[in-house]
Amino acid sequence: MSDASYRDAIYSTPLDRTARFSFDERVVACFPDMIRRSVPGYGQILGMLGLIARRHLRHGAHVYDLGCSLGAGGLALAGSLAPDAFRYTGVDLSPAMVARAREILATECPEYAMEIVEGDIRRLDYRPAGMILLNFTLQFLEPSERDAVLVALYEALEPGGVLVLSEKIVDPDEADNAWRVERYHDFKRANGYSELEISQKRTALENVLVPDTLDTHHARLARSGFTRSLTWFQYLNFASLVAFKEPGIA
Ligand code: GEK
Repeated sequence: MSDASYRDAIYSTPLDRTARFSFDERVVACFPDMIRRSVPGYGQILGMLGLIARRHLRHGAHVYDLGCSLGAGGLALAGSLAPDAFRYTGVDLSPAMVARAREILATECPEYAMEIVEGDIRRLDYRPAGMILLNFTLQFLEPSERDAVLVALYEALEPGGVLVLSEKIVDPDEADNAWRVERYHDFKRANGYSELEISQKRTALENVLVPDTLDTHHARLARSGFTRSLTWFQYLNFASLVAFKEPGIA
């Protein structure tokens, strides 16, 4: 990804207490910096996408990246697959993200078949896909809307297709959860965020980002049709899962 990104200082000065987090132009301008400093394991998760695709993606198949932000998932795939290995559709609800993602993809990988669509993943008319990336997006939907999206994704996947689902998670054990959250705040401090930034961001995300437990994710995947899912990565209160659609299922 282009490094023409500004440092995230959105919550460095006192804000209106009611200001909720939104993916506007200010967030877009510093997004690569923000997500690297706030999501433990973000780079490692992106780094595995190409390796997972090499094992599970049929040559030339279609890939969705839902809530693609600046298209980092697509750039990661382009970094490890040939231009004819896949076709990519990134989808995002934020017009500012979509505009910037289009510029980035046009500059970084013009030889790849990649498009960015402005749309809502709750209402998309899904085409068949060999791989679907849902990285740190499901957590922004209302919990009551999550099942229907997962069912639509299962139906869109080709037999043998794979879903990568990455999320902020919550631990059902209160003490374990508190330990992970405290170490997560240490992680943010170590990455240069101040106490004010950490607490304001936390307030801004309240009721906007509602995390599930890993058990809730696996149960939802099973309800949606996936016969197999596993957690392949966890770093503090962030995790990534893979879920498979059986090759024999039409
Ligand atoms: C990455 N996957 O860099 N439909 C479409 N997009 C949505 C919706 C929706 N209903 N709700 C939220 N978004 C990316 C990171 S960021 C995660 C994903 C974060 C979009 C929203 O506009 C934003 O761009 C993205 O989901 C979440 O690998 O910022 O913590």
